[in-house]
Amino acid sequence: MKPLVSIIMGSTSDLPVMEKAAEFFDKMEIPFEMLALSAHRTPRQVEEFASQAKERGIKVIIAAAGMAAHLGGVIASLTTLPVIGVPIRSSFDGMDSLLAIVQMPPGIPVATVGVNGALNAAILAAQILATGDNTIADKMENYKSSLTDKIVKANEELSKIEYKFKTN
Ligand code: RP5
Repeated sequence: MKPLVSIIMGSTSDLPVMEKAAEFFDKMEIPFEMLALSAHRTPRQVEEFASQAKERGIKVIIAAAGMAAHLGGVIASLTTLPVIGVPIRSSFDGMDSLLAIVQMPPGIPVATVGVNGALNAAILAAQILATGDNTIADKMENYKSSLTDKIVKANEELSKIEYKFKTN
């Protein structure tokens, strides 16, 4: 299998969060790779990865990092592939990594999801892939419908709960 998505994380301490992205790709049967790369600890390897990702067939890169989170921005500066940044909550409740990832200078966007938003990063990556792949597009349609079903069921359950002043 050739990976379509790269999940890059600054450290294996980010893995408990990023597992949610991996599980989503497994569920959607989208091939992906997982690598630990650090903008600060392995800058040369980051450059090598980012400059080769496109020719290796990668379509979307998810970059997760905490603290002074420069990983996604550095990768985005070296490729035209879409980069989705996941701010990891490791200090200051994740505000430091959120701001470091979201506040990119004009010209080098990183599509930033919420703090620890690994699942949303994976969904967004799959939606990007779906624009050029009908099989993935169908799976995403089904996934979105399943979210609707969940709320329909939630309303059925709420309708069974009785309170003296509850009117529905
Ligand atoms: C970042 O620093 C990593 O992404 C991680 O979130 C944080 C702490 O890394 P470790 O000290 O746990 O390796 O580079």
